[in-house]
Amino acid sequence: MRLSTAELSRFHDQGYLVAQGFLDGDEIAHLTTCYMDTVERLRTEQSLENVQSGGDRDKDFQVFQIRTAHLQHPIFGMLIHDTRLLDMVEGLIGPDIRLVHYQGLYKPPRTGGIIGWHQDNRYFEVEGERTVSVWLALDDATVENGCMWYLPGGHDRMREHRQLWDTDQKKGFYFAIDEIDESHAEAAPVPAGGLSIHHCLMPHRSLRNETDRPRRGLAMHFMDAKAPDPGFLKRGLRPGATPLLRGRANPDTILGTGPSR
Ligand SMILES: O=C(O)CCC(=O)C(=O)O
Repeated sequence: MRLSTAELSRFHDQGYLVAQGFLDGDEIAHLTTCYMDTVERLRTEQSLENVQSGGDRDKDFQVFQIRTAHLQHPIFGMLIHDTRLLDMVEGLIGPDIRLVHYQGLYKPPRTGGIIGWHQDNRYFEVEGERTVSVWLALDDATVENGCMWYLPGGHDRMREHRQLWDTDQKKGFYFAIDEIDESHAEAAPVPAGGLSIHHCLMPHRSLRNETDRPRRGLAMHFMDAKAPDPGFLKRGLRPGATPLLRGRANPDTILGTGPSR
């Protein structure tokens, strides 16, 4: 699936775009079953993290994370190798593609919490511009159940972030932008099977799930594999967490081509 010239130009100008109909109904149903099987397995193993910003382990405001999703279930590994996806990503960051981060984010009905304003590059500490986040909706993501919000054009610079807790705790969301003018923020609702795609300098957030429906998403983050290693890798990741997906890697990186599944 290649993005049109108009979509690419929107991405570069505004910093984000919504692409509908990436997966069909059967694909979504299968992925969702595997997603919930994984959530339940992690829960049973007592390793299901609630990454809701500001209130970890909070019983009322929950965002459950499937961390390094491709290492948790083979279906998530298949998804990041999908040619339709990689063709789209190639249009945005070029032919050399590395997975930099990959997580399921599940907001349960009513208790699903907020993920505050942040920029993904603050986490990745990448040099250069070529990073992109692709967020796949497994349910219709709406304003009411916690879809993504963006600041159009806000991908022009890195902003000041506050650290919410010690990075050694390895929680999912530990940076937040305090000072932000959100008067022009736009919600980006996406029907199930669609994508919400943003530049990794784009400030974004998602609000509470106020509905009786779950809001399940998969956030896939990609970088130009020719760029130097992102700084956050120096803090250590599981082997195979950041596979090369297409093209060639920077020969000077510590990552090499690594196993991907
Ligand atoms: O799934 C969400 O609500 C937010 C995802 C997000 O902010 C991210 O992946 O960077």
